[in-house]
Amino acid sequence: MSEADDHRAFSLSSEQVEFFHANGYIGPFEVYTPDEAGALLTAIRCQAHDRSKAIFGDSALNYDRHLDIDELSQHVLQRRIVDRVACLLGPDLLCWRTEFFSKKRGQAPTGWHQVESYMVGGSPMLEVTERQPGMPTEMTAWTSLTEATREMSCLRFVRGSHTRWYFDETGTLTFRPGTEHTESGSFFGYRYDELKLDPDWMPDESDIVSVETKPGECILFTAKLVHGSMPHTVRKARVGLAARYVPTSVRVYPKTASFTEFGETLSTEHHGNVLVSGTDRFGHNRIVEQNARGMPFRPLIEEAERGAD
Ligand SMILES: O=C(O)CCC(=O)C(=O)O
Ligand SMILES: [Fe+2]
Repeated sequence: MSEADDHRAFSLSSEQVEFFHANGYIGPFEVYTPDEAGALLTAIRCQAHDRSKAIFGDSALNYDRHLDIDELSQHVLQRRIVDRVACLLGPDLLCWRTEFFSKKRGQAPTGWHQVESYMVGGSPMLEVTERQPGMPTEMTAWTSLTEATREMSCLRFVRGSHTRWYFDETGTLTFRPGTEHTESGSFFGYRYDELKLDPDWMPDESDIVSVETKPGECILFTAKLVHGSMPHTVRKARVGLAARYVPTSVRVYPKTASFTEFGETLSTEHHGNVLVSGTDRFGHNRIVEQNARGMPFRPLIEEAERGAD
């Protein structure tokens, strides 16, 4: 175990790392108690409407609120998440994005999809500059802020599908506004089906795993794993919070001053990455030292590390 690993209070066991490599996901594991998750959701709901410091302004996508909501700044630094991600991606880590995934009654399941560079029909948002065979190059930590049962659009994975491509993420996708929540198989208005390498491919039922989560539980997965969700059939809403991490060797938004997704074009001018662990020996990316309200990240990291001892 290296010196850096000694600080990791929430490491994955070698069996868990092995499980991840075989299946493409690991979890769920507890990050918050259900009460803490409820309090976090309330705090986010109280602040989310104030977009005055949000880096993407009034964008309906509402990305990256960890850069202006203090509780979310703390969330992306959670040792219970970061330590485990470090076991899969190495110790030098950036958080480059957060996203909310909310579902209400009657909303369609999230269609199967598979990405690595987050092209979404445009230019890549992530560029891998160093690749180690068999190692993932990005990781999503999807935290359930509410319950996510089979009736409440829990996540589904096609286990082991991260080892090859079933979709061509470099292909063109057409955004169909109005179908975001209604069309089964839609990915929030895109039809990933259009990108299938074999148009007849359907996952084998025996390979599909539905992973239910309690409020506060988190699942780690590589987005290269074919993933989606169950339909949402009950009255209570489901809210998932995805925090996305890359090793510092990955270039974020390479050569792009803006990106177009889900019918919106967003400028990356105010985007920054948070160095959540380790050091950046590459210098590929803009790293922000504090959030848009002036809360510095470094003391939070140190506090989290101390708290983990
Ligand atoms: O929450 C969902 O339904 C989808 C989440 C997802 O696709 C992601 O986090 O990449
Ligand atoms: Fe996804």
